[in-house]
Amino acid sequence: MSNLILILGDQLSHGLSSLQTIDKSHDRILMCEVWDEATYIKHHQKKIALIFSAMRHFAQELKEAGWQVDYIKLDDDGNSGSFKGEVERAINRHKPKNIVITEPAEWRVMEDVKSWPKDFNLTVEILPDDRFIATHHEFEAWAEGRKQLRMEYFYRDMRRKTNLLMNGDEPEGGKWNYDSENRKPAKDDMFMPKPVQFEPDEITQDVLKLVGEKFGNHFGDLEPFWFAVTHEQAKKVLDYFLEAALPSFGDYQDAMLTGQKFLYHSLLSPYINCGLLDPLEVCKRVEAEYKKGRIPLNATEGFIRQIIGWREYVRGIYWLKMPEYVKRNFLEAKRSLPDFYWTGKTDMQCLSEAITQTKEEAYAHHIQRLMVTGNFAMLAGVDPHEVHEWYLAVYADAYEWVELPNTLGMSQFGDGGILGSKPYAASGNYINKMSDYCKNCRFDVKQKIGDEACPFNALYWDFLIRNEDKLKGNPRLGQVYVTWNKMAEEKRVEYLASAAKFLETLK
Ligand code: FAD
Ligand code: DLZ
Ligand code: SF4
Repeated sequence: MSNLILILGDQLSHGLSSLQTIDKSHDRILMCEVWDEATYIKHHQKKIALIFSAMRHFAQELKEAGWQVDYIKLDDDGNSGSFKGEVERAINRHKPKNIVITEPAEWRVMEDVKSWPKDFNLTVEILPDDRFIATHHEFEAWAEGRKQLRMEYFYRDMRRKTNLLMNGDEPEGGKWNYDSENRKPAKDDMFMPKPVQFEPDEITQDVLKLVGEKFGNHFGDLEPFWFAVTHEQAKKVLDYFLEAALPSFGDYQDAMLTGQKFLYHSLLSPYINCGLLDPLEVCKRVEAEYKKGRIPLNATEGFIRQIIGWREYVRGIYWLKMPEYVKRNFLEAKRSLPDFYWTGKTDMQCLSEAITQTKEEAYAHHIQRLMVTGNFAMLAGVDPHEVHEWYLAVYADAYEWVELPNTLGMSQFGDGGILGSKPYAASGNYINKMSDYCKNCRFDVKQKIGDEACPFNALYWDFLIRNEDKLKGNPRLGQVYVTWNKMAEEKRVEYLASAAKFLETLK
């Protein structure tokens, strides 16, 4: 045999670079479910089930297409529990001349792979992952010499590179960004599309049994399990999004509603991130709907920006700044993550909603992640590393390359402003404006201090004052500190005392 090709659980794409280089008759593919990957962080049970089931379906598709595939199940005899162990066993079985792999998306796995040539005395060919739009080199070249790295400018380059929503050199409609039109609160009498759901087939049922037995002590509800697990099913999720949700995606992108877990979001991230959908193809389908006149420009641009802008940009930051990025704690926050992040049991309705649906679905949308769970953790001074580990564990779409910059950078300001220009800190007023959560909350969002007041209100000021030395030079926060300094001394003392009293109750 000449090549052994290792395909990882987030590389489930027929167009994968490693698959383009190999020969069906001489080479062999290895895919393996390994204990180390499922437990280096205690992933949500649904996330493990999604990945194992999608891996098994993909292996079956590859076999049907004529590839020789070794598929190692988690409970197969002799499973060593690690990628390295499984590659070693496959080398002993097949005696390949080379190992081929598309570059792993995470630093941790890449470091492991880099040690293999020496460990196995074989060449290891690491190919670029061309499912991403920007290469590492392109991002590094863009970042080189810039004082500030801002998504907006990088995004414009990606628009030019992909030619999405472009009229020659000009952006469609004359503006690059229509975000200011995407901030409407939702109302509960609006039509909400219900996500497409799939019955578990035999393969998925086997996986659900395995995950229940082996990982039943991990966070999250395993069932009902209705995720797409094949390319065909993931395409149905995309088709339905284009049909039913995309027209309103832009308007209500930032909205939150009690009991409405998905609103007009696409629910595509788990599938894009594990390879069942191709990000550029998804954007082209969205652009085609715009060209047909079915969806407005603000929704089209807003959606495409999330993928060719934010998604590519956070990946660029991750690879530019790792491995030291994960250790950053600019605000020196030290508090432990409150227990209710694992149960949803809190009187704060917004947090209870976001965490409970996370437990049920391994999903919360962007504003819930950023402005509810993320905002609260930052205001309360939770150690950003603990926050990062929580997000990495609980969401079906979480892989460190995308989760870490979003959590540590965007939501916790733990990188001191590499990813975003100011902390996303907000009082209860923002949550009240964008949701109906406050109506059903035991706290009063209008009250600023005291036991009945929304805790976000005092925590907001406490956060700004606690971190004044680090934040007061930020030009985007100048006005906020002016407001604080104009406040009566008595009021300021009450805010800080109210926050301190609340923080004492956090366990
Ligand atoms: P939609 O709202 O429908 O958006 C469309 C697509 O745009 C998504 O499917 C996703 O591919 C992409 N996208 C949107 N925002 C971002 C972003 N900020 N970064 C990267 N891609 C984006 N996204 C992940 O894919 N994995 C994560 O682990 C993850 N962790 C996050 C942690 C925090 C603290 C925050 C604030 C955001 C995080 N995000 C993460 C980004 C975003 O919240 C999710 O991509 C989105 O909620 C996925 O749901 P959706 O597919 O319905 O997205
Ligand atoms: C997330 C995950 C899990 C839970 N299990 C596996 C696995 O058993 N085998 C595998 O190949 N991949 C798994 N993955 C996805 C990997 O963690 C991911 O491919 C790497 O971290 C690189 O991003
Ligand atoms: Fe959240 Fe405060 Fe509103 Fe309650 S009142 S839901 S704690 S923002």
